[in-house]
Amino acid sequence: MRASFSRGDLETWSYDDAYAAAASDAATLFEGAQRIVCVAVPYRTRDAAARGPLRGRVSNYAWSQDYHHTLRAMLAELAAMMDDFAGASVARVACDTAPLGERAAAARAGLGWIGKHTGLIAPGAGSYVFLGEIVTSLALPVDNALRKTCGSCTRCVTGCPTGALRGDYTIDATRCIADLTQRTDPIPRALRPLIGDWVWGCDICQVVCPPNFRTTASVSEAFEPNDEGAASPDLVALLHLRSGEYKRRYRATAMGWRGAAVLRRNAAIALGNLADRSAVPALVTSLGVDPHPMVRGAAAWALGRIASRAAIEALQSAAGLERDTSVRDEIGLALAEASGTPPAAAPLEHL
Ligand code: B12
Repeated sequence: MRASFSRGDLETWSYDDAYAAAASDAATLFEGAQRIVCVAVPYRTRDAAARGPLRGRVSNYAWSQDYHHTLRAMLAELAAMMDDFAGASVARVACDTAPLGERAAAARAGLGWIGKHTGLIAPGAGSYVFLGEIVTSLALPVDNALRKTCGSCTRCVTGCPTGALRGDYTIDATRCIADLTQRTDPIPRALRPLIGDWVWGCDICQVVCPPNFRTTASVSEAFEPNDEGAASPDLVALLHLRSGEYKRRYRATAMGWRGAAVLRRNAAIALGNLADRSAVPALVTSLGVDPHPMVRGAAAWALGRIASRAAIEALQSAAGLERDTSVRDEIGLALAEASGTPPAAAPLEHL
């Protein structure tokens, strides 16, 4: 974990040595901790993709109610049984709630092996499993780690569009589409075209992973998709998502913690990547009226990618009206790229 942090792999997260130390010591979660009982819960469901033009893609883990709540409720039941058995408070639950190397713990508990995509792969269930833990002061018998690896398979490494996976079981998370779609600052320009139509998370490294070809279905109704379009939201509707609708539709899902502007920004990037001219009017509206500069900037980028006459005219007129310097920069770059002239000196970060 420390090596990964010092390489900058998790730079978009505020992880440091202190986090790594806490995440490797269950006693920081529960004084007197002796063991971690690890749980892997299969969540893969039927595909919930609706058909139609201008649709984005959401990762399977976010189609349903937020898994953190579901897992915590499951774990709490188990922890209560342990407390009853011991006649004392001997268990504390965790699921992505406190510093804890959940994959490392699960691998050591023998639940599966860590794949080259860095996900824990559980035999039979694959990597579509959520991890949860019960930290306990009971000195339960210890399981052994599996002796299994991905061998020579590199499908996730070659399948990852952004080159985030190195093939040595490490990831540069700053390039991972799951990370990019969660960023609250502008997504680096060079990576935007590689995101394709993903608007939240990404499953490519799991879809191409052979142990996932035949896997156990989800074990709980709670992981069922919220609606038929949960996997493929309408991009124009998402581009215009306001905070009321965001709260109603997404707050209780795993997409509900970064705010509506992040989803609008992601919709603009996806529309730019689909490069369908029918999206121009919606993007022009966004460029003109979206209250968030990051979203207006992404709309400008998308219009530059589409580069139709209407898109270029809208960029030109917005250039004279826009007051935010970051958006003006985006408009300038979009116009330069649309006309095939690379900008002389890029005012924005270029990866
Ligand atoms: C930050 C984070 C992210 C970041 C960074 C991911 C990453 N690979 O580090 C981003 C936003 C990119 C992300 C994406 C996703 N995430 Co996430 N994420 C986390 C979080 C909060 C922390 C992970 C972390 O500490 N990373 C730092 C690295 C260094 O540690 P690590 O990956 O946990 O473990 C490594 C080391 O411990 C080391 N290691 C230690 N011991 C050993 C032993 C052996 C033998 C080996 C080889 C290695 C090894 O290698 C491990 C693998 O890299 C965890 C929850 C948690 N608290 O653990 C969820 C978690 C890892 N995420 C999860 C999920 C579901 C996802 C996504 C599938 C969601 C999606 N579809 O978009 C993707 C998968 C992307 C990918 N290929 O990793 C699940 C993973 C379940 C699983 N089967 O492994 C977790 C455990 C949440 C949960 N409770 O279920 N995530």
